[in-house]
Amino acid sequence: MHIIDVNSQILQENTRLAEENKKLFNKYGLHVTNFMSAPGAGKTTLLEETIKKISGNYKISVIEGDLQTSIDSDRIKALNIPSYQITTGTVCHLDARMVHNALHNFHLEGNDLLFIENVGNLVCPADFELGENLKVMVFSVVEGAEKPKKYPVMFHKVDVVILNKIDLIPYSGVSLEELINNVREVNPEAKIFPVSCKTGEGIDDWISWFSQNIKGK
Ligand SMILES: Nc1nc2c(ncn2[C@@H]2O[C@H](COP(=O)(O)OP(=O)(O)O)[C@@H](O)[C@H]2O)c(=O)[nH]1
Ligand SMILES: [Mg+2]
Repeated sequence: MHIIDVNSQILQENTRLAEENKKLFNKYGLHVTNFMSAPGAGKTTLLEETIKKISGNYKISVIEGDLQTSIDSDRIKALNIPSYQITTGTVCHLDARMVHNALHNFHLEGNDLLFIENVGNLVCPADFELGENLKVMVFSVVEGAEKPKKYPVMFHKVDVVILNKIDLIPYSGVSLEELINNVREVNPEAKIFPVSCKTGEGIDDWISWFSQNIKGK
């Protein structure tokens, strides 16, 4: 009997398409960042705060991923940034083909940065390469200090972990130190930025690191 591993075939095909995306991004000199998190951790808010700080220096486009609605792409458009909404219906992640198809909605020439906000999900998006240069995870500290141990996949794969909503630490009783230690255990290499998108604390450190790590820009 021949057993076909459908999952690994899907992932292989996705990785092939992600390589195609990467070639396209390189052709246009576009630096691409994939933002991932559970729903509500603060991806769109972080994008808004980041865009407000750097849009004077870079030409930015945004791809938004959600199951339904254009709420997030409307938030980005309100900042005068071109934004395209992918609605996935029931699919819990963006894949390389969805991103490729979305690119037809942008004039890529002259763009510096593409931000992709993935579908809110703490697990699935980490498995799907999009051809991006940088993987950023946003984690809301109130989700609990033990989560990196219980859901290690995304923490393990990313270059940067933004620990958002530190303004809520006094109300939640979460230990930031314990959380950072748990992230470190799963991913010793990741850059970690404790921030509050609400008060602005820590945002400048993230922006400064990001600006210095935009390859070729
Ligand atoms: N207290 C607090 N709330 C935040 C912070 N960042 C985002 N939020 C709120 O968290 C909710 C979800 O944020 P959103 O950016 O839509 O999350 P997303 O689903 O990951 O895109 C919104 O009500 C935001 O105003 C923060 O740093 N502190
Ligand atoms: Mg969002």
